[in-house]
Amino acid sequence: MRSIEENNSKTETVVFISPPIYFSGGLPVALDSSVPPLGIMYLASYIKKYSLRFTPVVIDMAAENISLRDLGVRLNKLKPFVVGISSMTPQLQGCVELAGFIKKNVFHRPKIFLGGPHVSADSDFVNRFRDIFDYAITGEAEKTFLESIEKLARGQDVPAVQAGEVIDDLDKIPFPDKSLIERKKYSEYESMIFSRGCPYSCYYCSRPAISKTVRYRSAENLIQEIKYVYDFCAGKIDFQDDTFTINKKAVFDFCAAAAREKLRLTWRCNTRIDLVDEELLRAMKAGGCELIHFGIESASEKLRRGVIQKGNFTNEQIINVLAMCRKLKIKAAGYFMIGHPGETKEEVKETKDMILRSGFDLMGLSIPTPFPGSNLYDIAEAKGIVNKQVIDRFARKEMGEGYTGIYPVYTGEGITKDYLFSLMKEINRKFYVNLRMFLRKLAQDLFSWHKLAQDARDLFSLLVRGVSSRKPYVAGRRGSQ
Ligand code: B12
Repeated sequence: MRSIEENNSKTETVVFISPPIYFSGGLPVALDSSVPPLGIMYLASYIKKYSLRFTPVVIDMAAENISLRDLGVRLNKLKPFVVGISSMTPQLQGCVELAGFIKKNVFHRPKIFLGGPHVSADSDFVNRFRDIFDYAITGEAEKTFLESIEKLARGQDVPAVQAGEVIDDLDKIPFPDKSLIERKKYSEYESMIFSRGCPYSCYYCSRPAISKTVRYRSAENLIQEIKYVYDFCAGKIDFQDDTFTINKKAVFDFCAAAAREKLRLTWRCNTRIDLVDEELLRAMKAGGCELIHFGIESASEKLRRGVIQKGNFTNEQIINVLAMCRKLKIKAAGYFMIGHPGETKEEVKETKDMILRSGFDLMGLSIPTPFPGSNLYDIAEAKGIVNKQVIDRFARKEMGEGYTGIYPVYTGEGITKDYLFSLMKEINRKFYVNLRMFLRKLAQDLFSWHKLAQDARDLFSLLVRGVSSRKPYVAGRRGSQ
């Protein structure tokens, strides 16, 4: 197991916080807190390795279920020099409430940095909330964040908003240090990243605001991290890369290295239909791949090629890839959206038919949601659905508390939000509540009370709300709203 050296001369604390979606009566409310906050763990691990001055602490509000009051007590004890908060757009209410609370209740008033996906696309956000945020760093921030806090510690100025310097060689970035979190609070699958950056422009995705340039770690470096975590997760890995197979050679190398090292792995990843072929799928299966999440978004080739910008793959290719997965015993999950700009009711029905008839093992369905930095945001802004004032009102809870049903969604011409939400429920129920799924789940989970109890909760939730209590999620796609 890999250990990260401590440095006893470190004198100041830097606290990183993963916020919830919002706080209700001071308690965190989240959509899903089963995945550790890799972004801030990377920043903290970088500081742990390279800083002589700072000791990092990571606090995950939702996973640890920490109230604002308890956070205040902890921060007043820790007296951090700075606090760094990560931001996804759905978490803006959590970010604003958290930073406002720290400004009022942490006596020595640490400087507050905001980073992560939202602020990477909307860096002006901190200027609009200048009373509670001091600095923003956009994009990947390991190097720039450490340099900034070192400058502050030396009494030098740091710009209020700056772009993070991308590190080209990912092998130089230390692994997320698991001693920073309470591992048992999270999924049994270990979250991991093989690559960073995505070159595509799927219209709903704001990810390119963080980094577009694709870089992969070496297979050896990835294998080293897997060895470091192997005992925590028994070789179960959930790759969080946006598109795992952009560089096929890197994936072949990893699968070959896993076989050479005789590592028994079980892993999942996200990719696109046109970025796999039989040879690659075979290698992935041999390397331990059990499930692939495919972003498909619509059954209409015209919409995929047009507004969605999902590439050129055909429906025939989808059917072929699903058949290959079935043959190789790799599970396939399909992710779809309904309500795209210009989508007709007939096209929505084609998507429904594809979901129900193609034989996916898992499925996720959502309504296009305009996040800053995405092309969809520009389309929705032109229609008056969203703009910076709306983002700010959302962040201040002026549109209501929470994200689902509150944050604007795009609804196309002649198709209402109510129609889409009720169709989503109908499709979810038809896909998940049937004899085939029931028998499959029973066979999988028969020997675990915990899993059977979760299955019962899912079934109840599907029948009552039309969505699973564990929302399927995949990078680059928004889960069910
Ligand atoms: C894992 C994951 C999750 C996990 C949560 C992980 C967690 N605890 O934070 C789960 C499954 C819960 C999740 C849920 C959702 N997610 Co998500 N998720 C991801 C995913 C796949 C990987 C994140 C990751 O670990 N990246 C790797 C690290 C290294 O990158 P990073 O997080 O960006 O961090 C770097 C920088 O952003 C920056 N940084 C990050 N934090 C901070 C803080 C400071 C102070 C500074 C200075 C810098 C900084 O430095 C980091 C290191 O370089 C990303 C896609 C992606 N590949 O990034 C989507 C992504 C972040 N998710 C997204 C979305 C939309 C969602 C959901 C809304 C989906 C849904 N409807 O259910 C929910 C809502 C969020 C919630 N909290 O409940 C969007 C965010 C878009 C946006 N504008 O906010 C992304 C970008 C996917 C996409 N392509 O659109 N998600």
